Amino acid sequence: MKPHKIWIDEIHGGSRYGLKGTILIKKRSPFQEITIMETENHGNALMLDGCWMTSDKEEKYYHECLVHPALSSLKTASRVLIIGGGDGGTARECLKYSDISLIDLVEIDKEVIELAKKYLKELGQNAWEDKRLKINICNGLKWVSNTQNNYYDVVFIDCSDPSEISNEIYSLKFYEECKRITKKEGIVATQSESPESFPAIHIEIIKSFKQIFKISSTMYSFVPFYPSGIWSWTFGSEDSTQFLNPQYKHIDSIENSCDIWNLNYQKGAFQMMPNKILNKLKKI
Ligand code: SPD
Repeated sequence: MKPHKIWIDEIHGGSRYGLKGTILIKKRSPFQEITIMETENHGNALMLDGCWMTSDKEEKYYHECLVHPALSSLKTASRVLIIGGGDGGTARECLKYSDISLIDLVEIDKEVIELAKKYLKELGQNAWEDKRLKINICNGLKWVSNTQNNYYDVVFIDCSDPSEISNEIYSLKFYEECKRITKKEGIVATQSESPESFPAIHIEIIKSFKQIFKISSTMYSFVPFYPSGIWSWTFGSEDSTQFLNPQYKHIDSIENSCDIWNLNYQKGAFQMMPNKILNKLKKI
């Protein structure tokens, strides 16, 4: 008998963002409801508490834009922290940089990692077997609070949308801690939600980065199945190159390995702040 296909929608602000397919797993972890669906057109897709997180087909729009603007703008990076990122996509992109010796992946929900290894193999690929990747099941704020100053070259915040379990990592206090544990010439990079479907939190993140870091910039691109499609990533540093001047020596091979990101794509994406967001930021 053919598996029964259904629609699953993320419902946001009176709109529905739906994928059709069959459910592979739906369960409640101690932290959240986890659903993984084998979809008709997007490969396998992960939903947490009713919000789409990633899909085989579209994950590169998201993970390449989070990782490469930061890592390509440093000559070298050795230690990296990923807060969240339990699907493995961010770690996979970081591991393309040969100087990296340690990736601490700090995920609060171990069931997300276990299910991603089983059902989202395209995302983590071989990253899970790489000795440089250390998995730490821990609360993100607790991890950064217990880390010494200037320890990481790059901190990536690869979290889910604001919710009961993620709210404390959408805070000024958390971003300040991230800055403290990042080297002076390093970078803090975060997904910064959508200017269209989450404008308040989007502006709040940009404001916080501007308040904390000497240099900060936001880039815009698409993650087609997220609410409204348009998405953003924000980068902060005390001393860097505005993320527009690539420094990494093997940049060509990184470009060639990507499906979405390249230096021109990034250059345009950093110039795409919608006027309505620019105007709101001017008033603050
Ligand atoms: N609305 C979706 C926001 C998701 C951001 N994080 C996705 C995690 C992918 N590693």
